[in-house]
Amino acid sequence: MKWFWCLFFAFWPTLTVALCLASPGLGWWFPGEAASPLGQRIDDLFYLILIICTIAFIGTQAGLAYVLFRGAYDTEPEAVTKKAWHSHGSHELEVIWSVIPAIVLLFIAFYQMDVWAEYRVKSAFPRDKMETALKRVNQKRTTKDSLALAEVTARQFEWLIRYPGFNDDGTLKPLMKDPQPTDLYAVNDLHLPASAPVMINLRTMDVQHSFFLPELRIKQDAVPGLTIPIWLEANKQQTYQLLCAELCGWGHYKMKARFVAESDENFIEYLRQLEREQNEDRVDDEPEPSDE
Ligand SMILES: [Cu+2]
Repeated sequence: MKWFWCLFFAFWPTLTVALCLASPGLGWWFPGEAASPLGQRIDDLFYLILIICTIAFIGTQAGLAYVLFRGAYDTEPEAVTKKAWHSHGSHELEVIWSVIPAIVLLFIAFYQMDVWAEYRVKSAFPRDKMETALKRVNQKRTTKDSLALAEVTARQFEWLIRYPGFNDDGTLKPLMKDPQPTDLYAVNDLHLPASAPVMINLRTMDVQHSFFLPELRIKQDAVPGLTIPIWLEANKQQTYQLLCAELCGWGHYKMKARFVAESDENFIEYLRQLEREQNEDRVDDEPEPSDE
C-alpha cells in the first residue's frame, strides 16, 4: 500500500509538468508571441518565475513522495502492528525553508522593478519616443497638452473611443481632457500607429472594467473616477484583440473589440474617414432640378 500512495503523489506532479510542457504545442499557452517589446520583457519575467516555481514544485513533491515512502510501513497483516516512522519539528529546517523563499521573493521583487516602472510609472514612460510619434502624425501640441492619442472609455457594454479632430490647417489637434466639438468617435474599434510607443487615456463611465490586449500583454483596470494613462507599442501593423478582463455585468462578453495597429498614414486616413462620416448630413449639396 505504501507504494500506492507514494506513486499516487508522484503521479500528479509528473502529469502537471508533462501537460505544461505539451501546452505550447497544443495551443493552450499564450495567445502567440508577445507583440510588443514590453510584452517580451513581461514574458521573460513570466518564464523566470515559472522556472523558479517548477523547481520548488518538483522539489517539494519529490520530498513528499520520499517522506511517504520512508515514513510508512507496509500495511500487510504481519507488519500492521509496527508504528510509522515519526519525526518532530526541526529548527534548522524551519529556518532554511523560511530564508530561501524570502531570498527568492526579494530577488523577484528587485529584478522586475524596472519592467513594472516602464509599464506603470509615468516618469519612466518613453516620453521622447511618444513625442516623436506624435510629430510623425503631424499633431500640433504644446508641452502641456496630453501625450495621449485617444481616450478609451469603458461602459456597459462597449468601448467608446474618442480621438482629437483636425485643425483648419489639416494638422491633428491635441486630445483635450473634456470632449470638444471637433472630437471624433468610434465604438469597439481602436486605431493607433504601429511601431512606436503611443498613449491612451483609460476611463470608465460606470463600473470597473479592464482594458486587455492579450497579444501585447497589456492589462489595466478602468476605475470609476480615474483617468489612467497606458502606453503601448505594437511591433507590427496588424489587428489585435481588445477584451474586457473584468466581469462587469451580464453583457461582459460583448466587450470584444479590436485594436488596429497601422501605419501613420493609414491612422490619419482613418481619422479623416471618421470625420467625413460624422459630418455627413445626408443632404445633397446640389438640389434636384425641379420641373417648374
Ligand atoms: Cu467590461
